[in-house]
Amino acid sequence: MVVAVDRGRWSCVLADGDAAPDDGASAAGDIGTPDPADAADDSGGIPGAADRASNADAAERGGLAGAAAGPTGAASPTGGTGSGGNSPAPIGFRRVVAMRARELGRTPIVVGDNVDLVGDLSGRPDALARIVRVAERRTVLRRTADDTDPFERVVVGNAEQLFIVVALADPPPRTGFVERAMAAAYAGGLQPILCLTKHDLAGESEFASEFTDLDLTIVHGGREDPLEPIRELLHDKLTALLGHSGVGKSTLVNRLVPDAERAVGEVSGVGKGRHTSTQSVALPLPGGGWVIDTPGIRSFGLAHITADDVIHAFADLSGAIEDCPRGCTHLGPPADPECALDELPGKHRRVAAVRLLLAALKSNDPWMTGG
Ligand SMILES: Nc1nc2c(ncn2[C@@H]2O[C@H](COP(=O)(O)OP(=O)(O)OP(=O)(O)O)[C@@H](O)[C@H]2O)c(=O)[nH]1
Ligand SMILES: [Mg+2]
Ligand SMILES: [Zn+2]
Repeated sequence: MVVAVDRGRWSCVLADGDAAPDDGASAAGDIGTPDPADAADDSGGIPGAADRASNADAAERGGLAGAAAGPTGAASPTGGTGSGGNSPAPIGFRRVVAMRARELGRTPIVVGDNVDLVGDLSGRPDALARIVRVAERRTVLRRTADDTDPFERVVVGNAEQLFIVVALADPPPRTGFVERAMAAAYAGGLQPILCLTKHDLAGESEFASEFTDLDLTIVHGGREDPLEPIRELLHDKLTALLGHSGVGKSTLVNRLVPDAERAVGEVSGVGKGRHTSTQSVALPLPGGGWVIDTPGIRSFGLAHITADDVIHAFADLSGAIEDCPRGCTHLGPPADPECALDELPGKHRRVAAVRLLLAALKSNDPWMTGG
């Protein structure tokens, strides 16, 4: 798994020895061949090529399986900026720094991706491997620069959960941000969870009540909140933290991962964070599972997401929209007077809550675009 990216170098972790992690969901068998003699433009990474491996001993094959199949250790790339985190790989795993093989062109490779590696997998400080294949992503968190930008960017691959981290004050909470993050999570196959921080500075008020009808799980993740409920939610899962700068993402990660040593910043006088974290980094949780600390976001464009993408995440609603007229945006009257969601018995509150997400798709909060 890719745990950090820095200047064209990807830090990956893979299992030492034969034992592949017990994550059967990904293409562990679809492994490239460690073969330094094989140029990047050749067959590295093609299934079956392992048969003619020159140096793929059993241990390294096991390691490759780990790279493909399992979240393992975390590390920063060598020669990085220092902001990528510097914790060692956990026992039983090693980290390997890799470059992107030429045949991949500009294929995006992001934190959380499972990749096939070839080349020097020793994990020695000067070793450099090549990424020859990116496994199909099970989930994908995407954004665009703004709502009109056709160019979408993958933020994190394969995360099962999205922790939407929101401070109750300093910076002030924005429901629009939560709605947009939820829409992105649902569209990408992630389970959103709302994580509130800085309860010591402000009460919850009615901020979270809007999300009740969406069955959104809400936890407190501030400096003084107990960690146990969060640990339970994160256990054995790959979870990305997303939120504005200064809400306390790195502060939480440092509590969860004792040797993470993520830098934390101050919040400026105007109530905005200082963008302390500049890269996404995956860190191993002591009890199993991974947490990805991401940089505070300025903008979260959703140009790539449609209303249908969001509604399909709600099993009880998704069937109904097949009866909608063509081009229905499911917002209901007056925009969509014949939307089939209005015909669903007993779903009025739920439909109204989902429509808030749909409305947020169309109205980017100025906080997000103003930098
Ligand atoms: N009062 C209070 N302050 C907190 C809490 N959690 C975090 N902070 C403070 O908020 C500031 C910003 O925290 P960070 O962890 O750097 O925030 P971040 O979300 O990682 O910010 P970026 O890396 O810029 O995206 C730090 O000064 C923290 O000590 C909390 O629960 N209560
Ligand atoms: Mg941070
Ligand atoms: Zn409709």
